[in-house]
Amino acid sequence: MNTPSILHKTRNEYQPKLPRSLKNGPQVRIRENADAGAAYNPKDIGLLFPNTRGLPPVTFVPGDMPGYAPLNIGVILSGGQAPGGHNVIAGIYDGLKACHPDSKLFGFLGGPSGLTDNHYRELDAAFIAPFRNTGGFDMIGSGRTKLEKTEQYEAALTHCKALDIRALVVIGGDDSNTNAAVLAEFFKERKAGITVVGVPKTIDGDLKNDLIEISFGFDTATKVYSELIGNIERDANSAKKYWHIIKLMGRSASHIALECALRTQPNHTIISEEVAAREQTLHEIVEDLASVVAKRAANGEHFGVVIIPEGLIEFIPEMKALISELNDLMAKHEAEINGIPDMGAKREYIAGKLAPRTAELYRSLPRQIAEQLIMERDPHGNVQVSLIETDKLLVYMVEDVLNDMKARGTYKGKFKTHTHFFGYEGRCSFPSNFDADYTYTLGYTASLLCMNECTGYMSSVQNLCDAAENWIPGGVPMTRMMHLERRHGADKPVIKKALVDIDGQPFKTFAAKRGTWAIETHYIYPGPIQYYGPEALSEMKTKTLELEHQ
Ligand code: FBP
Repeated sequence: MNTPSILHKTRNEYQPKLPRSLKNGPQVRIRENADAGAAYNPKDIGLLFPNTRGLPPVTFVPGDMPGYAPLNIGVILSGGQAPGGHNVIAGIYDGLKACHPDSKLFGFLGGPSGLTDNHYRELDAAFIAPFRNTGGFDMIGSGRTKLEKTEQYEAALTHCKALDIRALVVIGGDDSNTNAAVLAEFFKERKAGITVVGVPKTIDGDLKNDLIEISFGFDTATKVYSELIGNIERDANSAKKYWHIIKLMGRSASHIALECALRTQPNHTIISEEVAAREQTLHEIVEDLASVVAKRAANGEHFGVVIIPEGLIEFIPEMKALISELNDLMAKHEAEINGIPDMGAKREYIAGKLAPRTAELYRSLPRQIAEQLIMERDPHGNVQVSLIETDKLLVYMVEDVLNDMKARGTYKGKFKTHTHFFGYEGRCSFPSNFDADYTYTLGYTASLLCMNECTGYMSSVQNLCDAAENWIPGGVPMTRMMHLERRHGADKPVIKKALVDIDGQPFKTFAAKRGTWAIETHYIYPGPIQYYGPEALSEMKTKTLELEHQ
């Protein structure tokens, strides 16, 4: 462990808030909620998950604690880092020990591969202490291994049995929780007696639905990015000579971009879901941005701030069609493509196999972008959008349009740019008080779901806009969130991602104001996350959560 900073030591002392129903330890009873079943593709999902489908959501309400027996739990951190992961583990540990002091917690190291390769360590109070309320996943590490082969499930079963592990908690995003649901089904079918519980993690904020209000990490990450964007806005407004094009993480959905836009009021923000809904072409997106630059220039303002969501490329209809064709093609001809060492030859080979219209588009892209689009997919079959330089692509294209406008005499001005990519900067920050409390409660609740053998459930905490003591802990069956999606050229059951709802209040609020923010300068400088001091600062929630639950 590195030398702790003063803030690190101070945060270790912070006692996360728990809902009233969990405050006195696990004096709770489980209550089933009526509404059951899968919300999407119920037939397909029901067939794929015959043992874990159709379960009812549950909540924990104050009551007499049943006499729990000792239980060994295994925990896995999976996928990209998100602030609060350590507190989920601390919450599981405290909940588990409160239920029975002889219970044990084992951490599988380096993500799901720790489970299949049997790399683990026991997590005790002394080991966990310096990680309480800190960011990062370095307590046990994370990984993106997909659990999909029977050998992996068999190995997981063998390793859990060897440690007498009777419950497994998977802390992850949509793909990782899909792994958890599949594992729960496998264990149930085998009558293994091992409960599997998921925890909703991802800074992207796209693992949410009617019963999961938000994934953890979104609150902190967006506050970090908003601080940085605010600082850049102030620099832009001071120097008045640069356009800053900021790409923000969010592999698919634009929740991060939208939240940061609401917090900082930049001049232009692209929301991928709107692009898809309006079927905007790449050219139209570029024209829109160029027109904002030109209008500001006409007012003598040769500076501005633009937010672009990382996942944009996959939402532009013609690019989406290209990527989907590329995905299938790369899955089908993997060996041949990997066997071509020269990038130019690889591009040509691929272009030759595409349909004529998509091939034309592919050939028209700048070389770097064309190469970035054919980079290796992640283990879940996703394009690694964080490696595609959409920000630079837009800058080249906007420059071209502005040059044309200049030639026609419709634009006079300078377009000096800086591109930025904010993603990793926000994933390991000390969690905000909201995320520290939320994750600790999610972990504590997960331990209760394990104790009550609620397999195939995701830990949930509802009523998040209210004070923590009024939060409602419970569990939501994961099959309820699943649908079929095309991955690696085949239809696979996965937890459905929640995209930005362009009829929802957060988007509508943004859309009502963006015209003014574009031409005039209405920047907001949010400053850094506050952990102490006035509640208005230290307990502040995201605008997205507030507007969605208004
Ligand atoms: P998760 O969905 O696993 O939480 O990861 C989210 C994310 O941070 C995305 O925003 C980003 O595109 C991706 O991870 C980057 O992946 P990696 O950490 O492998 O570079």
